[in-house]
Amino acid sequence: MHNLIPKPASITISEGGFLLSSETKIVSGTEGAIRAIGRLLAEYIEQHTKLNLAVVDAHQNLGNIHLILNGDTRLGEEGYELIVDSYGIRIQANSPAGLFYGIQTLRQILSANQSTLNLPAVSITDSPRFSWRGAMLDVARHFFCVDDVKRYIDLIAHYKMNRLHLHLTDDQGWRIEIKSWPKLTEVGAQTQVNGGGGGFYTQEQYKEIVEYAKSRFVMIIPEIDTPGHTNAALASYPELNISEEAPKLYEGTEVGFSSLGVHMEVTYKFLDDVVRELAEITPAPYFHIGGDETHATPKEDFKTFIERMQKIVYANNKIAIGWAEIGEVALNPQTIAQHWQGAAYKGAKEQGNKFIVSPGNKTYLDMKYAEDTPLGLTWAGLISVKDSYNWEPGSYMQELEESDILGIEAPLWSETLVTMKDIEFMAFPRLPGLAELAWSPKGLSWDEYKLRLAKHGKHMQALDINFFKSPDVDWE
Ligand code: TNX
Repeated sequence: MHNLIPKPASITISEGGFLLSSETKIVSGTEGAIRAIGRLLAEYIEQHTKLNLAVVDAHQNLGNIHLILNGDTRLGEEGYELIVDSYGIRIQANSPAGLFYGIQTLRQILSANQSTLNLPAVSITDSPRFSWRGAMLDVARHFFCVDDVKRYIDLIAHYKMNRLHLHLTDDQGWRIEIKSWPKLTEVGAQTQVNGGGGGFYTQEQYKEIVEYAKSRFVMIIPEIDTPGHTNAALASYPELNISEEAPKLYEGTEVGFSSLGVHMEVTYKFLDDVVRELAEITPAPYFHIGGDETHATPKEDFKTFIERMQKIVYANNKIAIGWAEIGEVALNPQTIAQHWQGAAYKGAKEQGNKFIVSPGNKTYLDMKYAEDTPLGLTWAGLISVKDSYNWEPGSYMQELEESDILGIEAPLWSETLVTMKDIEFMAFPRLPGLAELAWSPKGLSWDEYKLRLAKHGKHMQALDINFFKSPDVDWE
């Protein structure tokens, strides 16, 4: 019970408990979404206890696991209540998302008790601090297949994160099929950092990812990085270049050398098509336009460009998100700035826009843990497990109030990451700590967390996560 991450808002342990048996049933009602959550819970229970429980519509007997939509709005759209007592287990919420988070907590309780099916009596009441609890995956520097993305979705959702931002395009590769510009993938998807191919998602595969994410209450936010980080697009279509000559495809890791032509109408025709096609298959109300490291775009041109790019996004009924450099430009009041480094965020603050915070020296999962970490980069510093946890998102950034912040996001850039095992090694165990900062009430302490994380190691093992056994923690 002392292994729960993110830490629930309130938890009361009492005497006694409930014994799971092969007779226990999961009572989920007939409604589609809750039924699916019931089946997911049956899978978790089978994985952790080997019991194969029936999922049923209604059941009078005691001794069951009940998933209940109770219409109680006090815990908001994502909160839940979880009660284990001698009569059984009840998870109650006002929404399917809340029930989903309840079964994630139950899953951690199960693996805390691996040797026995006896669950301790407990009453948990829980709801999130921030509405935006995100992870970002760079599928451009190295490409990751649909199954890898699904596994990442499962893992982040388990820690109650609800956004996956996909960095779909960069200098080294274009990863999403755009039917009206087919060479983006015929040419621009064929490379990645240091060679080895590349790849892309067809629109059908992208929809499959979006659907899968939805079943885990995760929203997919697509990013098309502009006007820099565009070598793969420029290499695919000569006419997008000011020189009208296509550069070579690129497999290095330098940044800041490419730019779309700001004074060419074809650029906006191109972006109109890309945003329209991708917006059509993206149910999320957001569209990320990038805007970082535009060293190859003159400053004035950057403003002209971002203003037009924002208009394209809003014309497609999406809310624009951009890396905080866009704060130098007149922003639509709805546009969200994503802070990652430096003081550029102040422009967006002055304009009164909202933020997602991803400070590089705290949330960048691609930074090495220590000098000798075999993977990762170091430009934002070494980030130990302790460092990544030990900060307060509501007041970390000078001049930002908690009310300016929608939440936090943990980016994972993939210059040095090739396999799913690599992803897991860099994300775990830092990602659970960042998820806790986004979910749990303020006032957390590293000294308490590190004891919980030590116990939580077994659970990550049960989930077969390739995590870094950080020396910051006395693993049990
Ligand atoms: C900076 S963060 C970048 C990315 C790199 C990353 C590596 C940001 C908006 N830009 O292009 O992949 O550093 O850590």
